[in-house]
Amino acid sequence: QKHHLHKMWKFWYFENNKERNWEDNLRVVSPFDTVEDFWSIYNHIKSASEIRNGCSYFVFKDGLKPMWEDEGNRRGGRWLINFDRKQRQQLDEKWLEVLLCLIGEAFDEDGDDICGAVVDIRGKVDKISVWTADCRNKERILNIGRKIKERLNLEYQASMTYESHSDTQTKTSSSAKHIFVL
Ligand code: M7G
Repeated sequence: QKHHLHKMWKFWYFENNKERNWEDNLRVVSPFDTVEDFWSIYNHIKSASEIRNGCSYFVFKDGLKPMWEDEGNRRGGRWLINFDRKQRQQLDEKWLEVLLCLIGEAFDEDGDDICGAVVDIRGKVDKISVWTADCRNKERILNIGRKIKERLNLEYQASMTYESHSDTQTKTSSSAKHIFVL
């Protein structure tokens, strides 16, 4: 008897292959809707810190593609946490904690606005982000952000910032406009 989650999720992998366009580099690893299936996927794949530079993992609610253009994401935004190179050893632990928040429904009813989470392995600064459905839902965004900050023990981390996907896409400097900061 497996333990059912509240909903179905999908694990995705983004492979950094410059010969293909961005969307074609997105692959579904596997859907899952039980605790046991989550662990078997998680334990089977490389940990985030082991994947190549430029690659990412995404875990999104079933039915959403992990991209800005998806109907479920296009009005939304993300909480973004940066990890510099020195913090690489924390990354796997923090990513796992984010996943456990998602699948364990840690956000209660605010969780209706959760779309998914991302870990990006990048040259200088790795990123963990949590995507939400609507960047106008201030109350929910702040509740979600506070919960993440608490669960990830980010008191000493530099700030966590929320930006809309439309700002991320049109940014002209290295960072997009911060709608909220925690
Ligand atoms: P990134 O991988 O989110 O961050 O975006 P990085 O700059 O730290 O590597 C890098 C590039 O990937 C963007 O400038 C876009 O060209 C492309 N890209 C990323 N995302 C999340 C999307 C998306 O959702 N849709 C599309 N069309 N392109 C994206």
